Amino acid sequence: MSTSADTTAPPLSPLPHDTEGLKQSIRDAMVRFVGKDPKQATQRDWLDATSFAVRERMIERRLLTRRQFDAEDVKRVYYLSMEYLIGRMLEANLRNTGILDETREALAQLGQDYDEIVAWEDDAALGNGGLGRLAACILESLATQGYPGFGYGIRYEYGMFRQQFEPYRQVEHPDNWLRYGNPWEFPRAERKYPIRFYGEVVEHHRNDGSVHYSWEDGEQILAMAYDYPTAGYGRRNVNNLRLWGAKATRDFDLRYFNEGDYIRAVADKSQSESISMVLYPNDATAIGKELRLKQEYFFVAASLHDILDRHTELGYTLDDLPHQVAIQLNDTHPAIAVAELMRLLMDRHGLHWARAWELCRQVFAYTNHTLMPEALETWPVDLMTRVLPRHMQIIYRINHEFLEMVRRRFPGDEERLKRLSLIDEEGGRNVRMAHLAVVGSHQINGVAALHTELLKQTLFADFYQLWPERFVNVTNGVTPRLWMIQANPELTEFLGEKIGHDWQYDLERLRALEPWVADPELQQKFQQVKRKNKERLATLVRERTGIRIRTDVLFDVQIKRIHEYKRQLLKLLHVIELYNRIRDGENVPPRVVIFGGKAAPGYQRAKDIIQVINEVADVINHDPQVGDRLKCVFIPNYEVSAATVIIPAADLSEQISTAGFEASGTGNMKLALNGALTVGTLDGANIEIRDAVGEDNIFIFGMTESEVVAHRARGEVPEAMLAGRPALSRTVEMIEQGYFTCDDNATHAELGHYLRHQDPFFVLADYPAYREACERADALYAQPECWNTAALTNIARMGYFSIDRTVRDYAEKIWDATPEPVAPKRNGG
Ligand code: F58
Repeated sequence: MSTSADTTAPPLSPLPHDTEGLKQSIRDAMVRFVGKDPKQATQRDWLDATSFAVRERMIERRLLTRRQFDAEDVKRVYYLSMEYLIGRMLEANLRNTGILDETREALAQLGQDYDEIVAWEDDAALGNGGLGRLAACILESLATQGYPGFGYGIRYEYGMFRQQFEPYRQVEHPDNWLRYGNPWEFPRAERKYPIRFYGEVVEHHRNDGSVHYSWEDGEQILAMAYDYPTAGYGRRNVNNLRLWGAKATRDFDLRYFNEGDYIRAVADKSQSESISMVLYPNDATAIGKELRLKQEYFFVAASLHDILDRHTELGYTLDDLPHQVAIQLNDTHPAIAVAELMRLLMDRHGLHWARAWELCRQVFAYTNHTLMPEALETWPVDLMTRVLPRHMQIIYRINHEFLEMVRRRFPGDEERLKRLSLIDEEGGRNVRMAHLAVVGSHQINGVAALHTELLKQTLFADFYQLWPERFVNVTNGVTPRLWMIQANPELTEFLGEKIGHDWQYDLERLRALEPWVADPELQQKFQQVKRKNKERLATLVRERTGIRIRTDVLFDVQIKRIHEYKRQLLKLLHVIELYNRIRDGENVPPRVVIFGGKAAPGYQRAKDIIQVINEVADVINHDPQVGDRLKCVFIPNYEVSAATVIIPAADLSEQISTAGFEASGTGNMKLALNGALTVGTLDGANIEIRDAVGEDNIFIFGMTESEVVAHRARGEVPEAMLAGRPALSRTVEMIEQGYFTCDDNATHAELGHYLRHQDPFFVLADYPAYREACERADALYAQPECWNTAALTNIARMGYFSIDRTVRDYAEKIWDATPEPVAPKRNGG
């Protein structure tokens, strides 16, 4: 009799994927995991039981994927991101696993309504906006295309806050999304790494004269892994998203225990676990708080430890790193990884500086998402020295070596050294994380063509001069699985009937639609689909705001974070002008204007804008003279699940940022893919969208980036833009005189004053062109055949903006990674 344990991988017997099998699994899960008799079960219980049944099937494929990758010497790509804006997981997982219809039917046979059940799930809102959603799209595409690509991030206990208006101004409520547990995660108690903060660096002098450093004492916190399987669409690949949660170490409390202060000891425990407690809800400003730095280091250190452990467990050496591992830094938030990998390679593995640095640079690449100075992370040297003393030393050394090289290339150019230094010496000493990321990476990318050009010409001009070959563009994309197949099932079916389903894997194939864009029958069907989607949105609007909107008019949509540069105020000025024209008896084309988006809690100007939009909307929506010719709604708590309802219903997509400020935008892509026409500036990816859809199928307006620069240089007072523009003047006056408010004249007056005298994003300067663009849109909408032709042409030409193309660009230009599709099993599953 053998006594040794059998550790060979068991063959997996595929679970059934048919309705009957799923029904059985759901019923079993209700008893075994939820612990209830189906008769007593609530809808939330059914949600959980269904999720368990799906996850069983996903984890099976996850293990097969992993076995294949382990066996095949693949290069792994690791995506390091502080944010993943995932949304609801059940429907996405069902769809990608290919068992959506069967599960819907299984639930029906169990007496449950699928649509009601999925609506119980909270969004996983572990991100702020575009950057976090991009990370989620990239993970989905990596799995769909079969790349060995894995995400690392933080398991925030509180995600993006829930937004309410009380009654007009934004109030934030905590998003306790894990409150009822989470069926999608696999806690890995054995994958725990100690993460150190504070303490000191000790120098050890060896006999051979070399110096070795160790980082000691301070405080330690454990990072524990939670795994979220990520299924590919139409493939068996299932990848993994590993999120780290903070846990106190067991000896956390020794000091207080010894003093007999048990309560204090336990209370301290929760303090150390606060690292992964909450997502910072800032979009375009860096925060500079100690807890944020600790969050960044916490997840980076755990991820790198994990990556190196896996690398060595698979039998590779450190020299193999560049061939086996690519690490993408999603913005500078994980940039401390450059110093951490150096620390690990030298202090733990004994590599020399030069070799460690070579490996580092070959492994890392960095994606920049913004040019805005206030969003660029810097950390006070004092803070960094206190929290991460060894990293600060390493950063100094990186900087020293780097500046020596610059000195040799540009002798005597002290100004250049100051500009390039990793340490900003002006106004207190600060570490420039973007510089650390650039110096430590072999490729740096912007997220749209214009953005990458501006990076080269402005923010990173000096770096570009040093290393032009390191700068590449990778234009963003969106996943058609969520943003078309799931969000717009009717349009998906419509496309399927006309051009088949190949586009679901290769979005360029939407081009097959082009020959039919003017076909009356097709147009009629398209219009019916839009109308149904508008009805779905009208229901959401009624449920969330109580406002009733008609569905036979133009839906004009601006959904994104609230920011001055995104110019929600430009849309608002237009709304007020329309209101005035209606009241003046003019026959303006009817429309519904829809806003959605959150403001950073400390961003007062953005909150003022929300408040004023809500107040203006309230006046308009209750004015009997206006009736249903104009409605304005601000949908509270804009989130991924709401976006899937709003986007398919839109006719007009507002992409009206001041040129030069929106790095790319991705909402612009989602909306155009769903057949909305864009009214937009020549900013970010709007330019590439215009190139793709053609000038006649988009409403471009306003100053270009270089015109904005020239305009700013002229330094005109914004108020001057009002001269000779009576309608615009009247609008601004109404705001500043408090026409739309009963009790808060101050906020309105302030906002009016801001427009007149500051207007840093040139709302007034661009307004005439904007109004004219909106009128072009109205005129086209009045000719349904022309509008529908343009809308269908947009859909047909959006193939380039698939996230699959984006991911292939990364794989080819940056990672040198190839897809490894998991072979299908013989008997299905
Ligand atoms: C966004 N950035 C860009 N940052 O604004 C948008 O143009 C782009 O399409 C998108 O990234 C994807 O590339 C963005 O969402 C953040 O939310 C950061 C969160 C953390 C603090 C700094 C901003």
